[in-house]
Amino acid sequence: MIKLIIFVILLGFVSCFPDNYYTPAYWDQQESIWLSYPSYNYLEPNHFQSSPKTIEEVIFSMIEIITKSQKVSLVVNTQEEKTYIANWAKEKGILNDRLRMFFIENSEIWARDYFGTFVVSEEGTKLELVCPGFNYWGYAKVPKEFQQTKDTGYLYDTSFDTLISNLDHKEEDQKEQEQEQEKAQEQEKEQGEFAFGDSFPRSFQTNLTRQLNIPIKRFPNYFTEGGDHSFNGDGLVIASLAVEKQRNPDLQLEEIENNLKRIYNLEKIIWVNKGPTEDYSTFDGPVDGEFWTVGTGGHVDEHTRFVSADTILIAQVTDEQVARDPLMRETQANLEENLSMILNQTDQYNNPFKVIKMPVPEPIFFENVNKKDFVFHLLPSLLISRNVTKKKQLSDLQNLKLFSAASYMNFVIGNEFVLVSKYYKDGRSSSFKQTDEQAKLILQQVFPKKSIYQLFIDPINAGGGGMNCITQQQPSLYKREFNKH
Ligand SMILES: *[C@@H]1O[C@H](CO)[C@@H](O)[C@H](O)[C@H]1NC(C)=O
Ligand SMILES: *[C@@H]1O[C@H](CO)[C@@H](O)[C@H](O)[C@H]1NC(C)=O
Ligand SMILES: *[C@@H]1O[C@H](CO)[C@@H](O)[C@H](O)[C@H]1NC(C)=O
Ligand SMILES: CC(=O)N[C@H]1CO[C@H](CO)[C@@H](O)[C@@H]1O
Repeated sequence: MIKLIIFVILLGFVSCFPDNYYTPAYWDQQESIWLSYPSYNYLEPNHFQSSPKTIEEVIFSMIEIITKSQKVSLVVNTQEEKTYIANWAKEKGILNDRLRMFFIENSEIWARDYFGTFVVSEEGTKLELVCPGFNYWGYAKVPKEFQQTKDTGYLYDTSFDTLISNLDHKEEDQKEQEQEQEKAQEQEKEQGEFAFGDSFPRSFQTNLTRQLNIPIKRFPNYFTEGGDHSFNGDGLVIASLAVEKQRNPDLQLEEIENNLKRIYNLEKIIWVNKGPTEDYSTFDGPVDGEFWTVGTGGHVDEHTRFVSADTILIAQVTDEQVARDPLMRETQANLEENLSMILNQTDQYNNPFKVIKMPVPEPIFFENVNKKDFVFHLLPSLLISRNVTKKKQLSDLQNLKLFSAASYMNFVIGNEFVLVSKYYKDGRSSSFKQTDEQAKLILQQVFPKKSIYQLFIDPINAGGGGMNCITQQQPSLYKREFNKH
């Protein structure tokens, strides 16, 4: 009898975590926080009136705060970078064992999205990395004649003028190329490998797991990014339907759910739909015909996140904000739809969620983006990636307005702190002061034991994300309690 009971208990346990690992919540105890040292800026420093004017400045501020209480693991490309950062750290009095540097060739700051996700064995004794396919946020469908870089789907080293002139050729035999491209992708898919752009994250992930001496599990036929997942550590994830469908257009909802469950060992997916307009994909065209985005198409870490096993924080736009700026109407509608979706779903035990609303900062734009700015060259390549883009559209990009991915939801949760963005500064509306304060109060209420730090992060927001997007937490190894309900 006892044996039978044990067997039944084991069976129940095993069916929850069939592969003996699970994906912790972001507030789970961490060994370290990973970041990548930036090798570029989306906008030149002259776009920002005050500090921080570069991504490096933001990352250095983050490292200073994080290393007060826990370790940072920093990915660097060269010995020069390493020496430079070590000197900076020494000057700042950062303890040696709090900042570890790893040589791994990489060209992206968005660690959340391309690293893969650290999972922990059921006994809490082993770390593993699970890696779904990565197709550059759905942008990696670059037509052949634009594939000028070997290892990235992007066209960093292609000048704007080259792109424009290539377009003539492109418009002529577009159909033929599309067919060719589809065929190539089919082949690659069969071989379990994506057409292009995927080699950078793959080699990165291999190198990372070798240096940490941990196993890697790949799921090359399902495409997604870490930024679209908020785990509650108890078998649930919040994900965006718009994002997961866009990345995996050939899959039905049930197949999408099964893939997510299998990859992260989950019991149920909690769905929201779209995100704020400033996070729309570039290939959707400019918001309101004018404001260009370099977005993900709806990553949940910009708007809807678990903050405990049963509580969800969700961004909401107020009616007053819409009255002041009609541009916020569509964001309001998207986020309200998400709220009603959340209120209409339950956890795996049929309990509803507690919901707390978070403010949305008013729109921030960077104007006169031009040839000197990296993002100016990035945009056409992102546009071309999915659509036949007419020359006219590209010409419209001269002196464009960039819609900043400002959000209070892209906060970083550490063991003893939360890092969140702030936006109020001289020359900006006092409404930012209000929402900055509200955001801080709400996070303090949600995480009463943690210190809340607010940072200016405009140079990162200009690239389409925030601090959560450029970090990846490595969970500590210890025995967890499962299924507390
Ligand atoms: C990781 O990449 C770095 C930089 O390219 C290289 O020096 C190192 O040998 C690689 N390590 C492993 C284990 O692949
Ligand atoms: C991209 O293509 C889709 C589908 O054909 C279309 O709806 C959309 O307007 C296009 N976007 C741009 C920017 O051309
Ligand atoms: C609420 O959930 C039910 C059952 O799952 C579904 O039929 C309905 O469409 C949902 N309503 C909304 C507003 O999402
Ligand atoms: C568009 C939409 O679904 N709006 C709903 C969002 O949720 C609120 C609160 O549940 C409803 O009042 C809206 O009608």
